[in-house]
Amino acid sequence: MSEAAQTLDGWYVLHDLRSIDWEAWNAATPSEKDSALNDFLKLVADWEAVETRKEGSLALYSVVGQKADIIFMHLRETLEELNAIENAFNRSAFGRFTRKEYSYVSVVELSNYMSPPGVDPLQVPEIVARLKPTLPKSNHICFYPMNKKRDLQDNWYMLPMEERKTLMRSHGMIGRGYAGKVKQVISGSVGFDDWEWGVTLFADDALQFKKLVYEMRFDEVSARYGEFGTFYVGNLLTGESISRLLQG
Ligand code: 76R
Repeated sequence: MSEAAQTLDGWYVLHDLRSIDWEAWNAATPSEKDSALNDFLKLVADWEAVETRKEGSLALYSVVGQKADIIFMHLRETLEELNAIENAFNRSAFGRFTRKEYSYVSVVELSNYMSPPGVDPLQVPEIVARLKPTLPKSNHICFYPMNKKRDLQDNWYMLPMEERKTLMRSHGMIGRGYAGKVKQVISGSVGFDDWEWGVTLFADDALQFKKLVYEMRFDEVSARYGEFGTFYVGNLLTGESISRLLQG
């Protein structure tokens, strides 16, 4: 049996994708709309306060295309808190105007492929910070789930540790070329959801997502072993742009 990579696990993650029931929204009275919008802004303010206290984090983006209208990415210490968040949204006056499109449950993950031997990663402040990150407020988000292949010929999980380390080094070097342009959060979801990882990327220039993901396609880890789910790309939502999204 090959040696499993050791993972460091941080905050739990819920990607919650909703679409707006535009028919219901357009039929609502101005006062119903006002109270729904205020309820929504109040929830966002509560979540931002949690982020300020460093007890979690939120990324809130509108989704471009017809797969959904809004993506929430919530980070919390426990799954109970994530569950409470989605239920509070469902109960809210705005929640009633939305439909559930997709969700993804995972936990922020760092693996030991690149870690230098003899160093306790939990003593390195940068590593600890990456496990419980305040999500960037970049202009754009890109989210997709992925697997590593388990075919007879190409089985990531049967490769020896040393070989996986070599492959991951090459993967990491490509990633580093995007330092300052793309920020990535890898979250593990084996045992939690239908794919093995959630990949969430943040960038001010959306084109950098395409360049990074494309470049990685030529790297063996992705070219040979990567399997990908649906891609979602979106634009940052702020209090002002939430109002614009709903009221025009
Ligand atoms: O954590 C680190 O920064 C160390 C190096 C590193 C690891 C261990 C790293 C770097 N990644 C790691 C693990 Mn990654 N990553 C992806 C995708 O679309 C695709 O082809 C793949 C989706 C992207 C875009 C990306 C970006 N990475 C992982 C894992 C877990 C693997 C496992 O355990 O088997 C997955 C699934 C994954 C996927 N990666 C980087 C990036 C970027 C931009 C970096 C550089 C980070 C930096 O140095 O700033």
